[in-house]
Amino acid sequence: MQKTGPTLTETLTAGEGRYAIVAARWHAEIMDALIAGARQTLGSRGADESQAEVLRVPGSFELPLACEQAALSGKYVAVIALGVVIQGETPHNEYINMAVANGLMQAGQKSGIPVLFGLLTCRTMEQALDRAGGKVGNKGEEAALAAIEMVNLLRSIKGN
Ligand code: RBF
Repeated sequence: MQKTGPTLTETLTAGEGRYAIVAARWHAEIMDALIAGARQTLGSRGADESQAEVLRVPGSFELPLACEQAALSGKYVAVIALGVVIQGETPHNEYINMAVANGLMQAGQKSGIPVLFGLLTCRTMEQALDRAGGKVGNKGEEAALAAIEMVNLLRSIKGN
């Protein structure tokens, strides 16, 4: 259940077409919860199993290229990027997070397919757990719901 962000109409459905869930491998426990959340939301909005395809990348830095290629492939109506970056002793997280944000934005604009930002950018593991089915909800669910909203919006803009 979505706990933060604006409420979306209950009637919005996934419709036809496949959704790519592109997921980094770092921080497996949190990633499993985000992927499950995204799948669950797609299912609760009418998508069957075959409409959700999970593609794995080594780390979050690899999300933009994989998402761009998925979006350009013509196989998907939307691409949901999921990853978790935890701040460490060096500022690697800042470089990764900015690259991913910029890269995902570009992938969406270049392809014309919604590319959703489901990247947790956390200071601590606790913050990440809170956002992967904990007290701040599940950002995988929210990214999937945003994907469904964008698919419906683009269909209405294009008149189909
Ligand atoms: N990838 C993640 O998805 N989450 C992380 O928290 C994360 N931390 C990293 C920390 C360092 C110092 C480095 C070098 C990489 C990290 N990566 C992380 C992996 C990164 O996204 C990418 O897969 C690799 O740098 C290979 O391009």
